[in-house]
Amino acid sequence: QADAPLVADAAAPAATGQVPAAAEVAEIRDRILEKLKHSVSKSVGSATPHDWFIATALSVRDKIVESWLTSIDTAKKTGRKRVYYLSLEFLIGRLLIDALTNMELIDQTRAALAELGVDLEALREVEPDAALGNGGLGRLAACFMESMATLSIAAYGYGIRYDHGLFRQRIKDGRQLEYPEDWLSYGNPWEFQRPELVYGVGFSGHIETQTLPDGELKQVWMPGETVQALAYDTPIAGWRGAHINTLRLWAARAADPLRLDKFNSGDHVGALMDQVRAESISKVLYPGDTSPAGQELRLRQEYFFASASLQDLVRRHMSLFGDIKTLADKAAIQLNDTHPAIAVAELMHILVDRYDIPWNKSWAITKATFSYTNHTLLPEALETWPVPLMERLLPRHMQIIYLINALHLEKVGKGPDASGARLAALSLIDESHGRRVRMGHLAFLGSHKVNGVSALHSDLMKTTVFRDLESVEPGKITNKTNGITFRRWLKEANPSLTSLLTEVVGDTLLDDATILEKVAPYADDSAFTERYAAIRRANKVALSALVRDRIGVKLDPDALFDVHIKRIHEYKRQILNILETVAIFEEIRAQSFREWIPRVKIFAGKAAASYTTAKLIIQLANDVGKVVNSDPTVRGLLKVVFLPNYNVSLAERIIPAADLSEQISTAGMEASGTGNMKFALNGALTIGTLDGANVEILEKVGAPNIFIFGLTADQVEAKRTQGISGQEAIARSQRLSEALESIASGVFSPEQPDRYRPLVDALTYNDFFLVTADFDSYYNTQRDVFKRWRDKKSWWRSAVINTSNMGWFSSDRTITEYAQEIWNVPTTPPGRN
Ligand code: F58
Repeated sequence: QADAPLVADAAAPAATGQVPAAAEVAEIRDRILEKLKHSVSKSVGSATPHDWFIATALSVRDKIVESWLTSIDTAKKTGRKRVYYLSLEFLIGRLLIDALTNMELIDQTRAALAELGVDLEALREVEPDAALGNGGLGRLAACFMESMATLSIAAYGYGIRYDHGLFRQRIKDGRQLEYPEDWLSYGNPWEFQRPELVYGVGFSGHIETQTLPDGELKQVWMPGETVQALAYDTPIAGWRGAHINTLRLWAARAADPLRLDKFNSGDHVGALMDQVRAESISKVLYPGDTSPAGQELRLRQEYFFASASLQDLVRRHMSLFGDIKTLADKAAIQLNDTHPAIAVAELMHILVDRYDIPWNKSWAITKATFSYTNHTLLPEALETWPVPLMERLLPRHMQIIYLINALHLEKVGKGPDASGARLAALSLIDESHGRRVRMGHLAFLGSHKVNGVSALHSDLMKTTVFRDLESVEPGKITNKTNGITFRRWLKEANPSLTSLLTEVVGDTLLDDATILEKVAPYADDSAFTERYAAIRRANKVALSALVRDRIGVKLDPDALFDVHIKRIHEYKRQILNILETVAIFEEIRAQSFREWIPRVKIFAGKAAASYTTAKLIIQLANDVGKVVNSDPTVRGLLKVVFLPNYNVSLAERIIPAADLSEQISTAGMEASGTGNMKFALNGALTIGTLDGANVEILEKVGAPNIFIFGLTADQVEAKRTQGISGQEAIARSQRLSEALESIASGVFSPEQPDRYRPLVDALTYNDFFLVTADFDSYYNTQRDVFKRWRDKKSWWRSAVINTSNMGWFSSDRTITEYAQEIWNVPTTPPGRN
């Protein structure tokens, strides 16, 4: 990356077109030159693109720091309540353009660099994409950090500074290969190490019972091992730079860097053992949890960051307010899924064992401080930890969990309907297959509010995973439909569209996304829709160049770009899309004389390294592409591309170029989705099921402007009780049976004809995700898409209506709801202050 050419990327988005003041440009240019010389130690003549990136990043960082220190000072002086967002994932992506945009320095910096003969867009490509997350959950945390800063909430994000983020995906012979990702290899200009902030995090050991002078017994945990947590801070600039928050990520280190005795005795490797073991905690994002060793490491990660974060925030609270009993008035801790749920037991440990606060009072403080967001109903994704592992790794926390459980079961056991089955369902310990601690239950009990991430998902939480707990504490579950930051997903990803929209609604669009609704009347203004369509076309030309460069496939920018990008998972049903692709392919071949609408199917996404079926789906998409793209009868009317190594930066390039957004999960399984919002904001029409936030997108844009198909969540549930064989649906649909047959018989894998047998067999006999049941509905709805595409006026009208109704999906709205209804903290809407 560091030696990439310094020329403008043909596929890069256009500048916003504002002419910055010459004096400001000159000042920025001089600051960049100063950084290049004194911080990077390079001359203009010898600087590589990476050197220019670092110099530019450091120059904007200086501006951010000025605002940052003020933000921290103001929060201190005013004694404000702080929000702590605990998340094992922050999928922040690249920060240069984000920082320049939010500091309102982008045009000036572009001009300053141009004076130096450097292209900002080329620097954008040099920055590694910080992939400290898997998918939607991690990206949501990043959008929330930006919105919290924008709304001047005094917030800290706490997570882990992984040496290696999500793996780099390469596609070889159609198959996914995983390579370590190395975002820190050239240094990270955004972060500040805080050597003075080091916390010891204990593991294992034993518990001693001490008798206090008043005769009370006290449990004292004597950890057998202590790992150090080192703080690294990254400033997160809100829109217009008025407020800056901190993302504090922990790195693990051994207390002693080296066992000198061992080293001196000649055991040079053994001398480093402690260090290797300790540092493995922050080595990689979510290591595979299929082996027992991998599971233990994951639990160590969870406790490591929860403990360090709580020690840090308790220290801050005590130094500012001096009384641990006021913690809940001054701190709101949000648990991003169950991964940090052990923090509930950790806070009890701190309050009861360290501050000697009585149990009931400690529990009241804990509940008032915590709240918990659930992101999935999938049973396999709801974390549980084996009791023996917990007892060995966190003996005191296990005691605390038992006590929380005993008191909870005692309370609920008094009710009239306290059957054994009900108590078993309510218990923090799942006894059904070995004894395991239910982390979702712990997060639920330890919080004052629990939220789902879309209206449908929050409703389903009440009737499925948390049905029993909800009946014990009715009203605790609330909904906070997800949102996305428009600074990144509109302005940075699609500057040309942003300029067009601000022409109409004014330049406060990014301060108050609801004003997007003023665009609605322009849906019928042909001068406007033509410009809107021209911007899409330019974005498609740019994406086509990227596709050609990366995988050598040539695309027709006038074709319909039908896009399916997200993690590869059976419930997200990429295979449904592939089946329709195969059906179309067969039809074009059979009737090549007909007038076909040129279409490009674009796929991208990573499969978990151990998820065999998902990896086979990737291979199928690639194999189908290989055959379709080279078939002479298809004549380029259908192209299928799989773009490798999907990440935030690639999403920023693909989404503004999409005509159709695929959101086709089995209803009831996608908690919300946030890609769906990014596409609709940028004017792609959605083809989707009534799942997650699609339901709310439908409400906002109206039925004529979205393509909804398939079974509803209720129908899915009913259907599953009748059986999940696909045989009947396949027998009913000739198209489906032919598509399956061609895949099964090796049309796309001639060198290994039975390669896809397992996929086809699963759909035929064991179709849990109801792909076959939804196929005809999906296929027919895709034909509606074609009809609409033919009527360009109607298509662009719908596209503009989509954009104009997306204001509600700004993460500023979501965060305002969290602030008012969960955290009880004030928000200051952004604006020129
Ligand atoms: C996602 N969850 C949901 N989990 O699937 C999606 O519907 C929702 O929009 C999004 O959260 C934000 O609420 C998700 O991304 C993970 O990546 C897990 C992380 C831990 C390991 C297992 C996957």
